This record gives sequence, structure tokens and C-alpha cells, in this order.
Amino acid sequence: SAAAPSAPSPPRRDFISVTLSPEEAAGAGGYNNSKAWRRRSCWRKWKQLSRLQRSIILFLFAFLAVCGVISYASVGEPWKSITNKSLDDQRTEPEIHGLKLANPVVLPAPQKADAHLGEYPELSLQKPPKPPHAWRGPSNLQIRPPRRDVRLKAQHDTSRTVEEPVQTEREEKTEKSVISWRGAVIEPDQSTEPPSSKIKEPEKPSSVEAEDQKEPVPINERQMAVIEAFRHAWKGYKDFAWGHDELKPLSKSYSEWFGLGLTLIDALDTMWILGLKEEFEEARKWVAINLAFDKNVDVNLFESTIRILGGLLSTYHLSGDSLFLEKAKDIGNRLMPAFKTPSKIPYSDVNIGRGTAHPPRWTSDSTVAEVTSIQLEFRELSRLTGDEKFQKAVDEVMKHVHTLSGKNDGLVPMFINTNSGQFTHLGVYTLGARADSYYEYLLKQWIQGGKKENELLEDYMRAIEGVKKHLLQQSQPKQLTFVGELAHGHFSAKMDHLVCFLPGTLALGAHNGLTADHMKLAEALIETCYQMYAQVETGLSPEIVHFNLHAQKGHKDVEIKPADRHNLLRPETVESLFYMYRFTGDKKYQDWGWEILQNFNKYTRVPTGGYTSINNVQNPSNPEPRDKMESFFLGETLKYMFLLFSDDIDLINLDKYVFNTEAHPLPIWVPA
Ligand code: DMJ
Repeated sequence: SAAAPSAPSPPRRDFISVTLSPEEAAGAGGYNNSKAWRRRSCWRKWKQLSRLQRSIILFLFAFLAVCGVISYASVGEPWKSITNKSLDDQRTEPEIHGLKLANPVVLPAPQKADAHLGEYPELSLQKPPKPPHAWRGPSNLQIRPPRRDVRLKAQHDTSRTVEEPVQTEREEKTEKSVISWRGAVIEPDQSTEPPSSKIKEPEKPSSVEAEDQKEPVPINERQMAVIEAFRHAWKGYKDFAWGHDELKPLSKSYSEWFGLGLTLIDALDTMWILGLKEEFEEARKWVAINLAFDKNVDVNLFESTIRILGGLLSTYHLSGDSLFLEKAKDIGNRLMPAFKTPSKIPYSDVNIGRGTAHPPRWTSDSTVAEVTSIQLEFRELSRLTGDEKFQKAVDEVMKHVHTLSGKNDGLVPMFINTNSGQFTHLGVYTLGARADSYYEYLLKQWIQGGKKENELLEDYMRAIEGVKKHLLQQSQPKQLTFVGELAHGHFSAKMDHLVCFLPGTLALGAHNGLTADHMKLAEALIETCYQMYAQVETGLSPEIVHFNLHAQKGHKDVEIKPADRHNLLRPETVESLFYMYRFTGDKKYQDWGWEILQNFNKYTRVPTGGYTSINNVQNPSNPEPRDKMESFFLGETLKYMFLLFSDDIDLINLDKYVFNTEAHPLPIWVPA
């Protein structure tokens, strides 16, 4: 650079120069900002204060410090929870990558969503397509009682001789109408009806008709492998965790969450469906004798509804045994205090013994998915008991959420305030943790209620358009369609394994007459979910993946961060594979599920009984077992595996049953 020209010398002025020491300058009101001077000056002022004045100042400082600590705790926690995307793992991960969504829509352009039902072209319902396989026309046979005992010639006595607590009158009645293990004994009218607005006679279970109405479909080898896996898991639970919430298979012990035998209850209907008569009978005895909800314990409303209430209701329907309905009524009633909030948006936690409810310690917010994914169960409880209070409480939540602002093309934020009833932490949208089953239950409630509740369908259709518009992208190099996240306008290529419920839900919607492009999207997404397993060293998916948006040499579509590489034996991909196989008959879905089962066996099976979550799906030589078997492995993952491998569309017929989000089948009120 060129040298700067020398500055002209300043013009001469006449002046008097006075030099002051810093102290003098200060005394004269002059300004000296040297550190030493400031220190000395403050100290002098401090010494000039009276003792009382000094004490007051010190007290004020202490008070402000305490306030600071308290407000950090209350502001910091919700902030942490907003960035914490894993419902099950309370870890903090602000994962916004600042990637702008560049016209990501890869499927046909979204149609205009409007509040008026008539403006959805999709809503002119198509007739459900017949699956290309195993379609033998409608059958009366909803769910046959377990048939495995027939084929395997298991000759176990089903008599209940164990001392059960004083059997009430209702129990005796039950005995009369209980469906035998081999089927039969059911009142002629099995059709289900929506609950009326008045208290009425309780409904009957939807279950069984005589087994011999239809040729039993033999259990195939893959289903046998599922039964074997279930038995192995059950052995661990029985030996080391009987009656407790979860098995810790490595330490041969258990963990408690609610102290209500969670795994046992979650697994009841799986045992029924798999035909595990002996195990079912033993578990039933535990329910009859030991399951008591009269306990001073805080339970999470959502988790106990989907696992316990849902599990009991479906087991009642499959078995016809009113013991399960009585227990369902009991827990249902005990959960009701959760709805006593200023906004009627329920609190997250309820003490089922004391009848009190409260939000989490650090906030008065509830999670959106939690308050909108308890409806199938409470609505069914109203229908069965004739008491409308359950349905009223949960319908009110849905109606309220339907009207709320803060949605983005039908996509909902993750939190809702129990005082104001408004969404909070606006601007973050995901189909993963904290929002996932909101979308699932919109469609499923609509199906449960006989496809009449238009607001539910409107919200569902609009949300799927929102997904297409804001969250869909394609990865490189394989161009996998995936569902990312949006935070304050920034797209993140992050996808929770939890999102893999979506292909199954989309396929179920298409089967129920919604637009065929939902099915196309389902096909693309299930391929992606499969790749989340196939591209990983153990063949098991991590909890969260990040997709590559740009091709890079040597990089796969799926990237995994160290904090996300655990696998909790989750069901979502297997669940979607089941729906896809049911509706398309394409055997590749069964083959993908088979690979997954084999990898669970290879990397998560504990020799002494049980399966374990693992910490590292990327290390086949040491996947780092976590020593925990989640109840949904038995409640969902193995059940969906068994159904996926079945060619019997009447084994939980999807025109007659709708699965809750924990894989517990509940009857459709007006079956197709
Ligand atoms: C289950 O409890 C349910 O499927 C829920 O909807 C999501 N989390 C687990 C399984 O991953």
C-alpha cells in the first residue's frame, strides 16, 4: 500500500497548562479511568458509608445472587427440554444446523389445505384396496384365540385354581362369559357402537367367534422364531423381574418406573396373539392377585394410558375376560385428576393413590404428543363403561388443539401450557419426540369413530401437507426421502427413529380411502427407515440419524453422532413394515423385518434371558449393552414382528381394529 503523507503540524495556540494528580483530578470532578484509581475511589466511598448502609448493600447483593440462581434453574430447564428431542433420553442437544430448506418437496406438489372438508380432493374416500395376498373376504373372525396350542399340541390346563382375592360378583359373571382358550362363547351381537351421550349399559368385548368358522392359518417358521424370541425375553422377565416394571437382563434384576408391573401388562395381548397360553394364564393370575392401583405413586399420564390402560382394554377385547375391564376402569378413574387444570389441557403426572395431579417440577407446560395421544383409550373406556366423562375430557383437548394458533401448515409445536391452553416454545416442528403420536392419533381416532369426525381428518390432512411442504428432503447419495425438522425457519436433516411410525400411519390412511400419494410417500419413507438399519454396522438403527444432503466420497446417506448411537429395541420401523406388508403383500417388507429380528438376536439377546438396549449400534464387536429391556419390546416390537410374518389378514383385521400407539388393538366402533 502507498505510504501515508506526513500530517501537517497543528496550529500554535496560547494556553495555560495545569497538571493535577489523579486524586486532585477526582476531587475536582475530573475523569480518570485508570483501574488503580477506580479501585481506590470505590474503597474510599465504601469506607465512608455507615455500618448500616454497608450491611444493606451486602444484603442486596446476596439477595440478587440467590434470585439469579433460582431463575437460572427455572428458565434453564424448559430451554434444555426444548432442545432435548429424545423423550426417553433426557439429553440436551441443540441440533439446528442452519440449513435452509431449498424447495425440498420431492413428491407431487401439495394440494391446498383449507378448513373446509369439501376442499380436500382426497376426502372423497376411495374404497380400501384389496391386498393382493391372502384376501379371503370379510370374516367374522376378529381374533381367534391362540391357535398355537392346537398345532404344538400343548396340553395345559387353563383352570384358575390359584387363590385370587375375594372374587366379586362381577368376577363370577366373568367366569360364565369368559371366552375359552379355544374360542367360542360369545354373544351374537359383536358389533361395536360409538358411545352415546348418555350413561348406558356397558358394551361387550369385540372378541372372538368360534375358531372353527375358518381354517386356521398355520404358523410359519418366522413366526415361530418370534415366539422363541418372546419366550426368551419372558424367561428373563419371569426369572429376575417378575411383577416389576422392567427387566435388567445383565444384572439379573429390575427397575421400577411406576411400580405397576409395566412389562407384564404391556405384554398381555402379545401373549394372547402369539398363542402363549401358559404364560398368559400366569400373567393373568398376577393381574388378578397383585395388580393394585391404590398406590401413592406418581405416574406419567401418557405412558400409563398407552401402556396400562391400552394394554388392559385390548386384552379385555381379545380374551373377553372382564377382569381386565375392571382393572382398566380402575386406572382410568385414577388418571382423571390430570384433567383438572385451568385450561383442561391435562398435567403430565398423576398420583394415582392420592388423586392429585401436577406438571413437571420446572414448568406448567405439557408435551403436545402426550396430551393428544390418550384419546383412543379414554374414548374406548367410555364406550365400554357407558360413562361419558372419559371421552368428554379427551375430546375437549382435541377440540381445543384444533382451534389453536401457532401451527405451521398443520404442524404443531412441542409444548402446550396447562394454564393458558396455548402452545409454547413456538417455531420448532418435528415428527419425532414430543409431537409424533399427535399426528398418528388424528388419523386413528377418525378411524376408531367410524370416519365421521371431520375435524380430526382435516387436521391430519393439513399436517401431512405441512410435512411435505416443510420437512421432506432427499439424502445423498441414495436419494432417500426423509422427514427432517424445522426450527425457526431453519431445516435440520435430523430424523428420530420414532418418526418411522409415519409410513405405517400414511399407509393406514391410504387403506382407509385417503389419497394414493400418501401411499407413495409411505413407500419412500419405509425404504428410508429400513436404510437406517441397513447402513449401520450392526444392522440396527440408532436412536437418531442425520442425513447427508450433499454427496461426499465415501459417505453414506446416514450419519450418526456419538450421542445418538444407542438402540432401545424400539418398534416403529417394524410397525410400519407390518402395515406395508398387510396393504401391499410385497414380501420384501417381511424380508427386511426378518433381517432386523436376526440382528436383535445377534446383538441384543442376553444368554440368561431377556434382550437389552445397547449403546453403540456401530460397534458389532462391542455394542455396549445397557442392561435394560423396555416394556415396548414385548408390547410392540415382537407383536408387530409376529403380525408382519403372518399371511392371515384376520389376525387383528385392520378393518376392525385400530392399534393404539403402544400396539394395543382396540375395536373400530363401526367396523368396515
Ligand atoms: C412407545 O412407548 C410408543 O410407541 C410411543 O408412541 C413412542 N415410544 C415408545 C416406543 O418407541
